[in-house]
Amino acid sequence: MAMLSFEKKYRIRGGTLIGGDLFDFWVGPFYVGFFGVLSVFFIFLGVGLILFGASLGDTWNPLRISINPPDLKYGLSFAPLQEGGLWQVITICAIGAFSSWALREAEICRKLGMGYHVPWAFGTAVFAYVTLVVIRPVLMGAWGHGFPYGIFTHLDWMSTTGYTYGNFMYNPVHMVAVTFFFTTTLALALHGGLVLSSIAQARGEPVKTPEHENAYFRDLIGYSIGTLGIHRLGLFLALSAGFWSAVCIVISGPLWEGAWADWWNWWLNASFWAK
Ligand code: UQ2
Repeated sequence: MAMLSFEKKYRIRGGTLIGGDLFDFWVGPFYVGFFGVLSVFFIFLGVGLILFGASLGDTWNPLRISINPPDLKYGLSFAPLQEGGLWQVITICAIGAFSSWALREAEICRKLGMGYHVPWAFGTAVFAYVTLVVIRPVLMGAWGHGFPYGIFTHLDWMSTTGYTYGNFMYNPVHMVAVTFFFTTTLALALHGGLVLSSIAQARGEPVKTPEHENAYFRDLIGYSIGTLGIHRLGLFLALSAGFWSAVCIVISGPLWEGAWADWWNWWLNASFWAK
């Protein structure tokens, strides 16, 4: 179906999650919806508060601007605006914007009669962020365990947090997450390479089909996962990377307070190699 008539066919009201016809329209190419309006509201409020927070600071150097979480002494209470309260409200805006955006994606899925894979994928990234700034701070009893919103300051937080647990690379779940990140890049490189090698033929030459793609990998390793399978694998690998990232940080503190290198002592003492 040509794109113009296709758009006419699917761009009809209905399928919203909330509010019926409210905001059930398009602005240019963009679907609006109740959650589109909510996203825009949180984005403008959040970005506005970041700019306000920056104006209270002593620098406009983008690398140095930072919106810091409250001191640990405030525990899980609301802090004064200039002492971490802004970070708290900005965090609410961020979660509000990300959640609305995910629900707007879900409404578009419903309108088009598609699966919810995209909002689930986006939601997994949001889950990793929420783990850092809500779930783990709540488990540890203070918003001050969240990370600061600044370019250099969040790097400092990453470094400090890494060393707080001795050497974060020894965190076994961090190992799992990193392995998924790397495997994701391998899978995308293989997939991108394979598709281009089939399709990018010389001008005027017919493109190769998935039969060639299957045959290529059967020649190479005796197995082809298939054109649908590679996308299932890709989604699984990428979501696993985000999911295990969240797990690896949420167990650091709430579950394990020492150095991660020491966690391996059970293994070092587990068998005949113990000494
Ligand atoms: C494949 C296939 C594709 C692909 C790729 C493969 C025709 C166009 C890349 C090969 C992938 C395999 C064998 C899985 C590799 C496993 C890991 C964990 C990286 O068979 O079907 O579709 O793009």
